[in-house]
Amino acid sequence: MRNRAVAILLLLVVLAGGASPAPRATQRRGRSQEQLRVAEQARVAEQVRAEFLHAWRGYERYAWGHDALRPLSKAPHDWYKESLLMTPVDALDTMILMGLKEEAEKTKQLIVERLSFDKDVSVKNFEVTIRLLGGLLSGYQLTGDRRLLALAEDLGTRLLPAFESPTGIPYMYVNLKTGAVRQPVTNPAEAGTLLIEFGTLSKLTGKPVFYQKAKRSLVEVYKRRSAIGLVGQRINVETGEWTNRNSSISAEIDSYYEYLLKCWLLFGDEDCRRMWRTHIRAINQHLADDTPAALWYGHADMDTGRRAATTYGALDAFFPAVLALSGDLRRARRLQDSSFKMWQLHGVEPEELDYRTMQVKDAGYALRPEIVESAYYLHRLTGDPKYLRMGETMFADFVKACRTEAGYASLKSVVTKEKADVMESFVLAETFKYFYLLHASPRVLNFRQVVFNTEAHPIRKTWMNTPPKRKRRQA
Ligand code: DMJ
Repeated sequence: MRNRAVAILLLLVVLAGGASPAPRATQRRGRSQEQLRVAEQARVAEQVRAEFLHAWRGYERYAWGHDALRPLSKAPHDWYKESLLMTPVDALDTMILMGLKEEAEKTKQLIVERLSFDKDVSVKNFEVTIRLLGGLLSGYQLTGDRRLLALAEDLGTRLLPAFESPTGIPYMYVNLKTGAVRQPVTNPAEAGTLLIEFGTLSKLTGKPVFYQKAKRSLVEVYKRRSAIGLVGQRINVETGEWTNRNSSISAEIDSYYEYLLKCWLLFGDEDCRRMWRTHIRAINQHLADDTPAALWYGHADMDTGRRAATTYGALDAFFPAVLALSGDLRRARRLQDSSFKMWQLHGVEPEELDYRTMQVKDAGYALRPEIVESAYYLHRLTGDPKYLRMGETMFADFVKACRTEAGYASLKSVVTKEKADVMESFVLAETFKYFYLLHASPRVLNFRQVVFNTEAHPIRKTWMNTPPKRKRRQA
């Protein structure tokens, strides 16, 4: 009996190909194919790095010390009356990850010597948080330079008055010198995309106030969800009333959902996990348009769930990354296929598409990163080389359509490929970073040890207590 069992086992092993080693020639072929694949990826990563440098050199030459470069007129651009060094702060960790040591050191010097938040300017809380606070915190974690943390703490402290509203949801703008606030109508994305940065600041400074304020804002938005579990597009921070009840995963809401999931992963915050779970059920029930042919996410009335629009766009393309991170690889893969279909319609994705008719609704392309971000997450979480091929195609299209003499330019239209004189700082913080990380060796950054803020600044949990397990787990 025992002999028979051993014989069957041996037979199974042989059938599975486990006992007899593959012939040497096959092994050699396998190995050399793998070597070719690695070499090809290294070549693409190197090309991405060279193109990043091209854009950075343009900034250095024509806009040094300013917020951004105008890539067609080769002129500087500042968001407010004085520069807040948006591009250098946003780009610093990309340079570090790409191993651009000299550029990173020069940029860090510029930041520590010239950046001051003691300015009489009214800034957008959300943008300054995700780009500057996020960039300073990841820069600090990557360099250990405490001057970057000091700048982050100063900025965080100056942003705190924004939260002094009757609901605790922040006003859209706050003056960095006086603390004066303005614009009481905000949206879930601006109110709910703050906790990674403010929470990390609390953990690194030992001052709980930052975590508390940003968490309260997230919770106050959640508390105002509809009976079917959706949030609207605009909310008044003084009355707590929705002023626009359109619901989607798109602009003005998008990263509110992203932060619920990520704050659970980064801080182990169980409230965030519960809120994420409630919302993702509602999103899949009321916003998903799920047919055997494709998966898309549209817009609906937050109370009735009635479909309001069948539009999806460049911003929505972040969602496969979030789905994948939550463990829902099946939906993530299908949605990424849809996003890529959208990209391939005109060889660069439009800002907005009607997925029912496949007609472009808004033809602009702001050099957005989301679709590349999702390819990177999916490749890291599935190992499927299809996402590398996607990345290569998109990068070739991106260079062909958007490269200029001085850097990279947004497109007024993906149909005509006419360029616009805009190079947002997120191109250097996110788009190039995700293209690079997708193709570079995984050793450049341990994907499982970081949580990216919505501006692609990787945050490491350097403080104590155990992170929740995130390997292939349904959150
Ligand atoms: C970036 O500033 C952030 O990724 C934000 O969450 C959405 N918009 C841009 C990129 O498209």
